[in-house]
Parts: sequence; C-alpha cells; structure tokens
Amino acid sequence: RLTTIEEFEQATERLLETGQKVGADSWQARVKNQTPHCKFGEEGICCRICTMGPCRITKKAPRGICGCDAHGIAGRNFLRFTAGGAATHSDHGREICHTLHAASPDGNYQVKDPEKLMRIAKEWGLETEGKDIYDLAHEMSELALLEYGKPFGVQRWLSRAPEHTRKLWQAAELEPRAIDREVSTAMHMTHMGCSSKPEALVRQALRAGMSDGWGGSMCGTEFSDVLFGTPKAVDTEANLGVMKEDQVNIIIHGHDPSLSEMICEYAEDPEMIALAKSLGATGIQVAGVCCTSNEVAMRRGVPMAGNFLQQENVVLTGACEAIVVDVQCIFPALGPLSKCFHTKFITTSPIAQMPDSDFIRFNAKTAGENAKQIVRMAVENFVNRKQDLVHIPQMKQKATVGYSVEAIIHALDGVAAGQGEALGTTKPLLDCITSGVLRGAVAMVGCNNPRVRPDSAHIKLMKKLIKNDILVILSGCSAQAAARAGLMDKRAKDLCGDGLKRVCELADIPPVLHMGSCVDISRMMVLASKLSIDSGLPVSKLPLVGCAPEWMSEKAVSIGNYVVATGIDTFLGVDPQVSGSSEMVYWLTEGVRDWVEASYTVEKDIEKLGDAMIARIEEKRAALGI
Ligand code: BF8
Ligand code: SF4
Repeated sequence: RLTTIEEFEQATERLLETGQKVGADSWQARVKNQTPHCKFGEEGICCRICTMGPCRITKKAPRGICGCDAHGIAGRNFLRFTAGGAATHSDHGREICHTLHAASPDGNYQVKDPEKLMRIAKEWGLETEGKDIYDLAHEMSELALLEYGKPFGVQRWLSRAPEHTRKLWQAAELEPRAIDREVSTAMHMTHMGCSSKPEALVRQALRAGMSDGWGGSMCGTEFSDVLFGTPKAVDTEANLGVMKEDQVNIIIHGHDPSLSEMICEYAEDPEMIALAKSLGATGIQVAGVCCTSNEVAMRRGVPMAGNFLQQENVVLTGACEAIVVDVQCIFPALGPLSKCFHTKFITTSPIAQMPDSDFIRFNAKTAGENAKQIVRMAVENFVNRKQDLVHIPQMKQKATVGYSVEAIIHALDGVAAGQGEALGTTKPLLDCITSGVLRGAVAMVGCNNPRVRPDSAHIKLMKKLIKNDILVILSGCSAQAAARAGLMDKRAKDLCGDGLKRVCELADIPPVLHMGSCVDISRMMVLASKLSIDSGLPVSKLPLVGCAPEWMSEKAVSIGNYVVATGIDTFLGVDPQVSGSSEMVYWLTEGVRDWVEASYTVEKDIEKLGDAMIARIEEKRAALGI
C-alpha cells in the first residue's frame, strides 16, 4: 500500500507540535510570513544589477534608468539564475575530480570501479595499456580539471551525443567551451550595459546549462562512480521511520559523496559502535536527506530519511544526534532549529558555512580523521537526548534503487537474453516502445517547493504516468518522493498499465527507476543519447520528455536548460520567473525549438501538466508512425 500525502502531512503536523513546544521555527510558518511574494520578483522584472537601481518595470516606468526593458531584465535574471546553478553543479564535479586526484591505494579514497576509469580513459583517447590504475586516475583527474579552464575547444563529453544533436549544437553555437568560461561569460553578458536581447541571453543560458550537464555534472557523476562504485540495483527503505529510537541517528545531508561515503564507513567502525553501546544505544543508524541520500542509497543501500522539505522534520523527531552537511540545499534554519534540541548541526565545507553550527572542515587528505571526529561527536551526543521530545513517525517503505545507465542496460540484458537478442544495448527498451507495450518515458526530476503541496505533484504525476504505460526515471528529491510513497517497491507494478507491468516483471524492476542525484541527470543524457544512437532517431523524435513539477533551485534551471538543449521537451510545474517578459516566454517555450528541436512547457495545474506530457508522448509516437 502506498503512503498517502495525507499521511505524510499528518506525520509532519505531529512533528510541528513538538516544534511548538520548544519554540522552533518552521518553513511552514516562514512561508506564511513571506506571502504574498513580491510581484516584480515573481515576474522577473526587478533589476538590481547596478546601483542606479534597483529598477522595477511598471506601465508607468517601462524601462530601467539605463533604458533596459522588461525583456532585457527578465532575460538577464534568467541567465544569472542559470549561471548560479551551472556553477554549483560544476563546482561539485570539480571537487570530485580533486578527490579522485587524492585517491591512493593506502589513502582515504580508493578507485572502486577501475573498469569504468579505463573505459572513460579510452573514450578520452588515453593509452591505458600497462598503466597503474592510480597513475591513470591522477592523469584523468588532471585532464578533467583542465576541462574547467581550457583555452580552446569544447567539452570532451560531447562526443557521447548523437551526431544529429552535435550538429544542432554547432549550428546554434551551444557547444560549451571551458566549463568555468560559460559561467563567466554569463556573468559578463549580464553586467550593466552588456546584453539585453532575450535571444542572446537565452542562447547563453542554454550553453551555460550545457557546461553543467555535458561538463561539470558529467564529471561529478562519472568520477563518483569511479571512486565509489557504479550503482547497481540495491534494496533500501525510505521515510522518517528509518530512524531508530534505540540507536544513534546520524543524518547526512547535502551533495558530495566524498563526505557521506566516509561518514558511512566510520559509522561501521567497531570502535564507534562499541562506544555507542557503552553509552546505551544499540548501534549507529545513518540515513540521508536530499541528494547525499541518493548517492549513498544508490551505492550502499543507506536508507533515505527524506527530501528537501523534510530536512527540518529529521531534527523535529528529537532523535537526531547529528545532522552533517556539506553543500547545497541546506536550510540555514537548521542552525537555530538544532539549538531547540540536542542535535549537533555539523557543517563541513568552506562553501557552505552557517551560523549556529559546529564547523569541522573536511577535505580529501584528512577525510578519515574528520569523519571519525564527526561520528564520535554524534555518538557522544546520544546521552543528551531529551526523551520527552522523541517521536519518530513509524512510516517507511521498501525501495529498490541504483539504476545507473549500466544497471539499466544490465536489467535490459535480462529481457534480451530471454528473446535471444544481443546484449549491452537499449534495444529491448526500444522494442517495447515501438510495439507500444511501453508508450514512452518521462524523466522526472527536481525539488520540493512550498508553492506546490510538497511531493503531491511528483506522486500524482508518477501514478498517472505508470498507469498509462509510461516508464518513469527519477533523480533528486523527486526520486525520494517516489521512494517514500512506495512507488520504488517492485510491487508497485500493480499500479501500472498492463504493458509496463509486464516489462517490470520481465526485467525485475520497479516502474519508477532511481537514477541518482541531481548531478546524475547527466546519466539521463547518456541514456537518451544511447537510445537515439541505437534507434537511429534524433533524441527529439523519441517519445521521451522531462519534467520538474516542484522545482525551486538555480540548479534546476541549469538542468532544464541542458535537458531542453539535448532535444528533450521539458515540463515545469513552477514558473521560471520570466512571465513579465512576453519575449522571454516566447524564447523559452517556442523560440529555442528552432535551435534544439525541443522547448519548455509551463503548467501549474498538475493534472493538466500530466495530460500535456502524455499528449506530447503520443504526438511523438504518431509522428513516428508507431
Ligand atoms: O540537487 S532536487 S532540492 S537536493 S536542487 Fe536540492 Fe532540488 Fe533536492 Fe539535490 Ni537537486
Ligand atoms: Fe536599473 Fe539598468 Fe541598473 Fe538594472 S542595470 S538596476 S535596469 S539602471
């Protein structure tokens, strides 16, 4: 049985009551204080790029002091928003490259998937014969780091894309050059007195997005696999019920697996477990929040406590000894909130420093020591729990996660073998789509946002899609919404149409596949490219669409831009704050189609959003005559 949204909400209500007892603030209360939002901001027509402003566009004042109109202002805001997201993902990727560079046989980090490293090295034209795997790792990490600042040429990863897509990118000047350069160019273009032409701003927004998805994020995903292992199907559990009343609960939150992997290692350290027992706990439970959770769930089966808008809930259980964070999507609210409980809020990255936290600077060289110190701090904090505040909602669901492209191909091989077909291709999936057993696929991604009833859009859409024989692939907080609801339990096949149900049975998969964190949307680009190459069809002709129904972050826009630029129509449930400019709306929803054969659709009515996706998939099928 699925967990319903109402049950999620009842559990939250109960936790908020605890919060009230201890005088805690909550996002639910802050949303009320912030409503109504500033209309100029919502429509993207407030500019504070120079101190002659801020300027806001109204009927009476159609131009800023410099003369920039609504289109230029909304366009610049959109490009800066994208640049923020691209920088964030790509910097995460860079950190992973540095971790790879620090890997050594007897150091903190090892190469867990040498085969994948060799595969990428060959792809990049390196001689691998007889090379020590760590020498190769260092050489590869240096090459990858150079992708961030190389003076000439375009991103190496682009060679994975089908030829048709590459031609479109070349013609539209969308190929990302050095990763950092695209962010710099975006900042330069949006400086006072540079670009104010929507077409140019949108073009750079797509290219900056491309530097993320086909640059920095791809480095992040691929080299995380090399370091920590390429995910394969693994069982886990999701929702707050994974926390344990009789154990030390360590919550890991953020994004970079360099930290979370190490915490997981040391939470299994016999010395730490013995310490926990000596203090009255029966053991140590690690659980995740946000993309960090996705990373360690996919590789280790570490349970998922919750997604973005559940982060305060883990502290409100009163049973969280430590919430350990690195970068991105961390509420500064966790500082004051943790002070209302015994919880230690431990920040670890110079990139994300927050008041009211204990800062333990974490880096690749001292990772082991740092992780041990953090785990010890959490364990020693167990005795400070205030028993009368402890309440863990007894809700959790089983989930099977870990569907990297490699794992999906492996599952498809199971089907191919049964039919005597060649292994290692996406052909069985394409056959299912051509025959109509599957109507198509939706890549559903992104955050929660209080503008949408949290998780409800994700879950509603997934249920609708699988019922219509549409396979759903997921990442980020969308994936966690699915897992918490129970849609990643293989038994959820019973909620599917007959076709998808049969595929789930044959391939032994759940109907919604967890592909990882948000940087792992690069995996989806690789999968789409493979489908295109194996079928001989352009990506844009495949019955495949993208969707972010509850998105909120700059990263999400950067992602949307590279997904669209890859030829995948993308459906948003939250407005990208450009509605104050008809030209920006035109460029994003129609204009870009001339460059990349895909565009955005924005629809805040979730039922209609689902219908629009299904209609688009059916249109694509009809155009192919299948
Ligand atoms: O990068 S889905 S709330 S956690 S931004 Fe953040 Fe959004 Fe979650 Fe991961 Ni992605
Ligand atoms: Fe106003 Fe132009 Fe300055 Fe923006 S750049 S704040 S529109 S004067």
